[in-house]
Amino acid sequence: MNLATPAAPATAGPDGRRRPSAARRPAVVAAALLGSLALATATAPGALAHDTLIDSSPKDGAELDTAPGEVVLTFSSDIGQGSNAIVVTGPEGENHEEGQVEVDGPEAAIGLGELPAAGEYTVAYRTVSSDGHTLEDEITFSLTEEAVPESGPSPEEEASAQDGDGGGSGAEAEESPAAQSPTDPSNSMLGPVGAVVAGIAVLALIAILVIRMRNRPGAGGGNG
Ligand SMILES: [Cu+2]
Repeated sequence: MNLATPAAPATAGPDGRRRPSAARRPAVVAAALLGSLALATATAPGALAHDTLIDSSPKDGAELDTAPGEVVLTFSSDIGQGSNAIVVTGPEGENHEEGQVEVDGPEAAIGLGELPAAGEYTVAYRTVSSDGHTLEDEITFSLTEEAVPESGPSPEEEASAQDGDGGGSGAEAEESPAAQSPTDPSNSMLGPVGAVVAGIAVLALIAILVIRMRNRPGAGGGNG
């Protein structure tokens, strides 16, 4: 607390005050050295760190036109044999993994059955790290309509969509114009392009105004 009052008079003794402040520079240097040492230790790869997932097939967030036949997870170090689990859950909430988890060094793989629906699949894994810890996390990938057989859930979806139209007539009026615009290519092209052109025009106007306002005071008040 006495360090926070630098303007204090000689009541505390001038020598006692100046010496700590002169000694502050080496202290700062020492603190910086300690800090960088700590950083280097934290970022150094070593046995202290947990293993992590470094790659996967499919990749996390991938959008696939072809359904994968298996999921392979690659970790930063070899995986322990034993209680490793990989669960692949589809957009309908069903599990699609098949067989046992196969471990090969840093890789853990699981087979997949036929993936019936487009949408997002979640790959949840729980594996044993090389340091004995359990690694537990998940990745996702998505299948496009191209990746799934067409004879899937389309009749069901149509039926539910028709039910929805009958129930909510108020929302239908609002939805129909919005639903039409994406199907019309000219509308969807003009929309963003028009917005960009308008935005550029506004920016140009602002720039011109700013330049004029800067020029005026420089030229003096009487100049017109
Ligand atoms: Cu660990």
